[in-house]
Amino acid sequence: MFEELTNRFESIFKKLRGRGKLNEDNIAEAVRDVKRALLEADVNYRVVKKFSATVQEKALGSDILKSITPGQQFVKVVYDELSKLMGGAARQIKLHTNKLNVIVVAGLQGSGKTTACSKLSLYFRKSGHRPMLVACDTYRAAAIDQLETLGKSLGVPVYSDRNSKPVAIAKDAIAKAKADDISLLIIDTAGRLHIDNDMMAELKQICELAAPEEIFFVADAMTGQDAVTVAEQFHKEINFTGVILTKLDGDARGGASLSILDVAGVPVQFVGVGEKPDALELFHPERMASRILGMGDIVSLVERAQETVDFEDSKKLERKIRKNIFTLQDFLDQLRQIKKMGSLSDLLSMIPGVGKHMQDAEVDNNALGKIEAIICSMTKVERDKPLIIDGSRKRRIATGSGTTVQDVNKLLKQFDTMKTMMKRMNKIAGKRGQAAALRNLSPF
Ligand SMILES: Nc1nc2c(ncn2[C@@H]2O[C@H](COP(=O)(O)OP(=O)(O)OP(=O)(O)O)[C@@H](O)[C@H]2O)c(=O)[nH]1
Ligand SMILES: [Mg+2]
Repeated sequence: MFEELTNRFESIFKKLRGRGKLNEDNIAEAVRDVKRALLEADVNYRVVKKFSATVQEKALGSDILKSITPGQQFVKVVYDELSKLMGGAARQIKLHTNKLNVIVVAGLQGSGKTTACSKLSLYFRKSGHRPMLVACDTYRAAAIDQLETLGKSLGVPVYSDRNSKPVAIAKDAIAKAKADDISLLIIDTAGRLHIDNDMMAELKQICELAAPEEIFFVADAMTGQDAVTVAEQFHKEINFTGVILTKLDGDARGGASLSILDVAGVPVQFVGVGEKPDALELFHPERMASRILGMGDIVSLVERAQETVDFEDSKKLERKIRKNIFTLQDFLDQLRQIKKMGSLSDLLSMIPGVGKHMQDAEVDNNALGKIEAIICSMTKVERDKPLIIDGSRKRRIATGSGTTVQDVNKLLKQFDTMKTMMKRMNKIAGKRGQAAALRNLSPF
């Protein structure tokens, strides 16, 4: 997501830093470059025009020219404007805790509504809600089956009625939810190829009846500016509360996420970054701006780690590292936790300054799989005491994991280096305390 734009920004800023002193001319040139980069990322033309005028005005109006770090000051102006453009701080969704909440999901055909419904059910279940999905798309033959299958795989109840009409289904679902102590109804609606009057009328009826806390408009990021135009039209009709921008994991240039708020007047609330039910992220404009500008997104990285890493496990691990009894099995467990957090390149892009370098080095997401295979081919004793792994054991492990003896050697060497580092860290920690040791090793 946004790799191209991030690359462009990095080179614009680099050029600017190389200037030493800034003047009106080279600020104007940098603003022109920013404008071009945004247009190429498929950001709406009107939005780009307004954005670059503001950046230019702020850059010239501020003390940038006199500043000792003009390049950085310019980045700050772009960052501030970019996060403002996408909505500033993330909008928190407030749902009731003592009564039934309803979310209606709407959008064009194939935009990802049904998938988004299942993702939302999982998202809100994590925060303690008891969700139920409602199949109000009675037009496409397989739509109800699709939602039922998704619900079954997640263990989320699905309300459907193959002999009824959408508005009546929504009404019955509300009654059922109240009886079943459900706290959140997520209504999946039918998609059409274009906005048409019948669809809007039905959607409006569902919304009037259900009085939803949130109406999410699902837009496919791959359709670029079309998504923005449709969002604008939809909003005039149904006044939705937020946008779910899907398929940002694909080839989409991402411009839609920068334009929707300005054009349609409603912020992006969530982004879909994959087909799986957990591939939904709350949209944080500030963090996204930081990522786009190549400044990383440490906050999201830490949050993701907190979500996936078990606190007790990490305590146990810390004890093992301190006692220097960290084994290959522990290493494997760690790898599996990292894998749960997402793809390696995605994680690296969140670390400030790493994204670009890693892109050049081509991160191999399969590398983790290879290491996993090698360790899985070892016996328990070998995992605990890698020193016993001699030539013939190495050959057996390589064959078992479909790798080579060199691969096994490389892993053993890496593990050895890691243990040495840990030992060194323990020593420093012994002398100066753990916090000081960590600071010492931190690249920041
Ligand atoms: N890569 C990727 N694919 C997605 C994402 N969201 C949805 N999809 C895929 O897009 C396709 C359409 O998704 P659906 O959820 O069925 O879309 P819909 O809007 O309900 O479609 P209709 O009910 O036919 O209008 C499916 O193949 C999904 O797996 C996403 O964030 N990333
Ligand atoms: Mg659907």
